[in-house]
Amino acid sequence: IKRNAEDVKTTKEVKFHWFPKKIADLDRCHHLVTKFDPDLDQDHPGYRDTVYRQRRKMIGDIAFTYRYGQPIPQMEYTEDEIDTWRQVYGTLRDLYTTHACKEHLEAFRLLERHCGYSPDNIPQLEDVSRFLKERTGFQLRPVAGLLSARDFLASLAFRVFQCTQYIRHASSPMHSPEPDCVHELLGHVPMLADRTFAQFSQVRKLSTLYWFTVEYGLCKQNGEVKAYGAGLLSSYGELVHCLSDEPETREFDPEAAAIQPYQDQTYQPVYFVSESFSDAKEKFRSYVAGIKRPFSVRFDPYTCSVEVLDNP
Ligand code: HBI
Ligand code: FE
Repeated sequence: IKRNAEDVKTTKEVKFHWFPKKIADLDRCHHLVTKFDPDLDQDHPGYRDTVYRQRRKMIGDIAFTYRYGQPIPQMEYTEDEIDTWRQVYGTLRDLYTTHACKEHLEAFRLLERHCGYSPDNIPQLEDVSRFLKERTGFQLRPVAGLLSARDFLASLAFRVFQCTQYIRHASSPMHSPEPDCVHELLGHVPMLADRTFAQFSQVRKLSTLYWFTVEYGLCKQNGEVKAYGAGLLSSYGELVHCLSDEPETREFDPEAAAIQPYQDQTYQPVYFVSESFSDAKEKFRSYVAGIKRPFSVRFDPYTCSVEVLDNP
């Protein structure tokens, strides 16, 4: 039986946490996690830099006032910001040849050709969004910082990636405690341009599984292990670390990965290696199918909305 999503509460007499039912509802999904925020986290490299914090506030306000359907405002980046971008871009790009999976390399070439990816230019989110929409149906919307896992994952269910527009502090070009446009544009976007990976990202998921795949996943390619996780592809140090002898690697198993403790303070001690994205997607699917829920949902791509279904 199909029901109107709003009916779920009344007919079952149980109150469920609100969740977005249509793509425009994502305007209400912008709850940030503030633990790595430059205004509050004393270890943030920009904590003592009032100019940086002002700039962040200005860029953040663009995200907070953005509404679904509007073009994403163009950003004019400063020379300092472009300088930071240039440093990370050059360093990571060299490492990708040996350390990134082939899907990332392929998309990266296209992004350089069509989307203004270059050492001297920070790409505009509107251009990247248009490119992704054509490739895989994904689109971007601006967000002011580290989004709650709930809102972040809910957006992916609509093929929307919430993307930060600011860049990390100039004093620390190789590392950022929070996501920034380097992490999103170099780490996530190239992967979202791959069809199989995009499908994988839209599967309803748990944030721990997300952590060990989309953020820190490894995969096998031609007998070698390569990186596909955005947290690896946007960090020089960890990209080297993850393929070294130091960390432990295990075969990807959702049951195990979902309960593996993780930390976000330093490099991961354990990584999970998938056979391929299709393999990861199938394993993920069957794992998720086994989760008990009070009702299930289905995404309707024509209306970009979710229908609430009774459980069989
Ligand atoms: N927020 N802006 C932003 N970018 C991310 O990559 C991101 C996020 N919030 C949560 C998140 N990633 C995931 O790692 C999981 O916590 C779901
Ligand atoms: Fe991320």
